[in-house]
Amino acid sequence: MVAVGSKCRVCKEPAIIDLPRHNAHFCAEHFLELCRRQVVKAIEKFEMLTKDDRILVAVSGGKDSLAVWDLLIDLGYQADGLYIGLGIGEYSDTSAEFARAFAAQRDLHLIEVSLRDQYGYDVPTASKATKRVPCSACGISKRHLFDKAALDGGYTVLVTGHNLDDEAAVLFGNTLRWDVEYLARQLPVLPSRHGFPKKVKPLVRLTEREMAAWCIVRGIDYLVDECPMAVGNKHLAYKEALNAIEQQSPGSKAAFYLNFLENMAPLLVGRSAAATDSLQSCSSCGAPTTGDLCAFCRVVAKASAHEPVPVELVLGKGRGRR
Ligand code: Q46
Ligand code: ZN
Ligand code: ZN
Repeated sequence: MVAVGSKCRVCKEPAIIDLPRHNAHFCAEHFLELCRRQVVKAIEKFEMLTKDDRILVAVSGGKDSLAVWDLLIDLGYQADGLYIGLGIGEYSDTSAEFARAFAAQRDLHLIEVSLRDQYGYDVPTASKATKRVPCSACGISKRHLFDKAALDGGYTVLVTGHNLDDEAAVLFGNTLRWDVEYLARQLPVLPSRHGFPKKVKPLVRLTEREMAAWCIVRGIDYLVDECPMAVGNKHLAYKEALNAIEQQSPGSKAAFYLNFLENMAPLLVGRSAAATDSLQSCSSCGAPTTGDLCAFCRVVAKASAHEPVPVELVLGKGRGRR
């Protein structure tokens, strides 16, 4: 991760990581401090959280969600975790083990929801039954269950582990299409509205690589493998394109995303239909929706009536837009 002999910018002790976008090297202690500072900066700038909030962290068992949970606890917030069993074969089985082990080792509360046990389907089956790409069926399920768990549990805010690379990649895709509707919604804070909980992304100032390093330094075991359904999707291609640019010009990725938030996002306020849509309650589950039945209940109806589909049958079909 770092050239032999490199010294920490702060204390001049041997460095463990180089961060070209900061044009500096850091020892373990000062690297952790930098991560904490970046999270605090994001939280304060966007008024994401207060110490009185009851926080629910959406946990996948990967590095980002475990790191954000760890960071929030470390910074003195009270936060429980929510793990959703998506039924994506071995990937889901292993990711659940990492999430449970993390919570158990730190005596944290982890809520678990299983699509198969509680709703009678899994993501591969939902994909096939609804003729959607897996990530679209998965996204509808996750969003609904995140909202429901947060509201049912009396949590005031839902946290996700989206990092700078994720957000920059989504921004890149939305910009390539000049999708104003999506661009207007791409903010690190969505206020609570129409029965949706407040949602925040405290890791938007930190990269994937930094979150992997956070986990290694803090001794957090996480699932390294990507979801098999993600293989070949556009989101990964956008990340690679941005990484190539970043390599040539360190700092570009952060500037692309963070300057969007600073300079462009304010110009797009009010351009998202979701901000003005009149929503009604789903006739089946009561969740806010534009139609009679919400997207989740439509997925449940089709997928739970379908015979289970093995994960191999729907591998690598790519994800939908966020
Ligand atoms: S879990 Fe679900 Fe992701 Fe897997 S199926 Fe797609 S959306 S890639 S973050
Ligand atoms: Zn140091
Ligand atoms: Zn519904």
